[in-house]
Amino acid sequence: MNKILYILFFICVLAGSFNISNAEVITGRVDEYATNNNNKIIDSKTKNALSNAKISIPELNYTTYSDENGVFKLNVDIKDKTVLFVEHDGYKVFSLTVDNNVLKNPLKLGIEKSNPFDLQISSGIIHLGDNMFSTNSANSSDFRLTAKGESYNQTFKMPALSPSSDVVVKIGTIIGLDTKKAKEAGQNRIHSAYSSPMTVKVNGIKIGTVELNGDNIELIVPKNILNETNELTITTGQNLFQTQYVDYDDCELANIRIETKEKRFWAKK
Ligand SMILES: [Ca+2]
Repeated sequence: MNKILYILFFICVLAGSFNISNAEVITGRVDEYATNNNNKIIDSKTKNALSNAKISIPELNYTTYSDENGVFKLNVDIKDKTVLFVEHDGYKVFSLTVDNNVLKNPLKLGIEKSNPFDLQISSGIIHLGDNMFSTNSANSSDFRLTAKGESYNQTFKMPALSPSSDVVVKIGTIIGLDTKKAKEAGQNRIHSAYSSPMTVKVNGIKIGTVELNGDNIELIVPKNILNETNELTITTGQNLFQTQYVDYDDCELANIRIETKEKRFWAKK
């Protein structure tokens, strides 16, 4: 996991302060959080509260902003997994898979200052597939966007890199993959079928596959395949148990970025 960009699910005791022992005591008192009004946005490094951050759940048409203490309310009813975004000037777009279970406790979200070499490829939600999916899929009753087909393509220009940096494709959030691993991990309720993994290519060369849903998925791009202008292609898998026709795995991607990381940092993880 990226240790800088992290999420703390915590139990809020008093605004701005908490400790583990108090948190444990209060865990069972769910009624205290029914309105879920103590969510907070902080700078992941300084831990300072961030005001006026935009928090949105696009599929529910919900948008709100953090107040002067970084606090925000989420008065939403989420039926299935969906994507929450946090945006703030000077910070990387942050995305997180949320459902009603996640929202039972206040969220404390640490967001990270943007790096001038990072490229935001897409900030919204992209639905890949063919709009045919089971309601037992790891995706969802909350899927509302029309599928853009089986692949997402985007060209990007790569800034000059220092020899000590690595380049990664980062997918902020993926929901809906119905691969064998997703099924084994209990991410869906489909018993009889699964799909091949999602593949990620740069300039036509496969750099990796994605088999599990989640947040902050990173794939290293070999630097020798990068040019000044490049093409990123993300293709969803196919249902391996449907032989009559091609059934693409319907899924949602959010917050796709190209990031550069110093190798010194990267190697320690
Ligand atoms: Ca499908």
